[in-house]
Amino acid sequence: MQRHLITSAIPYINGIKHLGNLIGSQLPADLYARYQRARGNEVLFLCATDEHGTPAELAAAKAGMPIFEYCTEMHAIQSKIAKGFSLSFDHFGRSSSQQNHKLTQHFAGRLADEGLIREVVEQQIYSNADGRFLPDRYIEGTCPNCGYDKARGDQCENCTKQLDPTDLMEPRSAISGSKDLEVRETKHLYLRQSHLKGELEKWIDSKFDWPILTTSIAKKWLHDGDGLKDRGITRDLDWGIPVRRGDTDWQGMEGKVFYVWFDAPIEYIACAGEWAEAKGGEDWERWWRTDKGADDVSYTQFMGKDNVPFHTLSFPATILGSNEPWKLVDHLKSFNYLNYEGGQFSTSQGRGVFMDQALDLLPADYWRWWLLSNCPETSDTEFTWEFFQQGVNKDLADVLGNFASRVTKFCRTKFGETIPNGGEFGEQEEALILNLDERLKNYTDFMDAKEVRKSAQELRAIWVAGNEYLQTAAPWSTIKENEAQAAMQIRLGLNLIALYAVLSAPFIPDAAAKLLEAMQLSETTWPTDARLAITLLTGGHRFTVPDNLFTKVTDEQREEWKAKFSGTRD
Ligand code: B3M
Ligand code: ZN
Repeated sequence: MQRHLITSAIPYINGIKHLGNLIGSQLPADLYARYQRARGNEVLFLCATDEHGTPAELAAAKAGMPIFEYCTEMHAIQSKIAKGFSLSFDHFGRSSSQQNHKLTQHFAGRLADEGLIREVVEQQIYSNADGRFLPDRYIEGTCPNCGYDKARGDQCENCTKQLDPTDLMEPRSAISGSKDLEVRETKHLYLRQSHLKGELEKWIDSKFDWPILTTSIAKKWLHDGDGLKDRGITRDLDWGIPVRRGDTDWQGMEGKVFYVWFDAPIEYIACAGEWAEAKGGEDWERWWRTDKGADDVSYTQFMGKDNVPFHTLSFPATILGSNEPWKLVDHLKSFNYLNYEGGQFSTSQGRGVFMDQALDLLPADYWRWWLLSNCPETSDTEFTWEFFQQGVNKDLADVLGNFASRVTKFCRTKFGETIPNGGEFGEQEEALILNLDERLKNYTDFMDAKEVRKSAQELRAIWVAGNEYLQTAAPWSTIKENEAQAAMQIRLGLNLIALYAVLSAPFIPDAAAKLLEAMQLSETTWPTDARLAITLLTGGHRFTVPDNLFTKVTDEQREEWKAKFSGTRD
């Protein structure tokens, strides 16, 4: 049995995420976690909310709520929506947890002990109008790298370059818009990332199986003149993890907190601690410490492309620099962006469909299927209501749903709700087995490789193969001359439904559960042999006709939704 540690980038707490966020990390991570569990492997799948930093503070201020209350409420909301999408996290933690406080302070202490931290009196932007320093997202301006005029003080969304607020051209306060800014001195801790360049380079170069998108971003910033320059890991903010050196005070750093991008990835580890505490009696270190059994763990991270520099350079620098046996990521799957109707999804502008709104329209499986089968892997992709309608109507309703419904209803009418005996496989069935064997192998290989779209294509082809078989075998005609042969054909069809339930569960878990229930199967194993899979259910086994699995999205609905989501969210 293999052991898989799987994490999704942890979403910012500031509001409900849109479908682009969902397909850019949580959903493909869930697909992989469900698949690995279905293969019988041991999985620990973690996610959390990213609660510190300027996005959280700005959002709480806008909501007029104390920050901790705001975070608690938003965590509950995000958690509920995640359940609505059937995201199967073993734990959905919070980066503000005590575990993360302790661990973040521990890492800072270790890095200091290793001589990798220096104290720097630096120039920070101070806003006279706001009466405070303006770190990170508290400041906006023009990116010096690409000229994008809405770049934030921590990173340019457009070109992914990590920035410092003082890098921005034409800076303005994100709180008040004021340009009355001045530069003041303040003391901060810097992580000497540049000392780790050789080690990081060696590590990145050893990752032959990373997707091109991941390695190209990693190498770009590794070799870029200042991609790996020493970075400030503390901020002049109230909300966050207080700067301490392990469990002792850090002289001169009173009242300051760690930078959100320093503590957020550490939450991947802390979250395992939260999980262990919530479960009681679990040993989280066997997932994270190579000296405590994590040697044989395969660790995969999922994230959008803008998060790649932090996961290939900054976080590994924290881990390597600590000189302790923490696990480093093995596979890093990153994604391009999903666009919305010719523009970008945008949380700040409220543009696109948000996760809560999506669930109000249709069950999770519709979204899961469309998003995963159109996953922005090799390039940005586009959500349009037309594509969406076409995709779900064709694949889910016409192909999968229709197959399950025709087979079960036909059997009920002619043979009752019991699988009939009789008949033997002939040429058509043997050809189907050959086809399925090949497709099963491809599907499994693609799922192992985390090739999301190719997996979806192969799964769809497996559904189509069943439909084509049914169409040519035509049990409704066969039965007129040869009842035993029709029984064999329909028995095969019912077995295909069971096979589809197992194979489709990582993509559409709720529909798959309905199919399994209809086939009255409680225990399943991952199929590797088509012949075995389609002869699993034998004569005499009972089944029921599943309720309407998928209803089609009508043209009226499509137009209504298109109009409804054409503006911005209030
Ligand atoms: N919260 C950014 C994002 O949601 C950030 C990811 C942190 S991963 C450690 O895209
Ligand atoms: Zn830029």
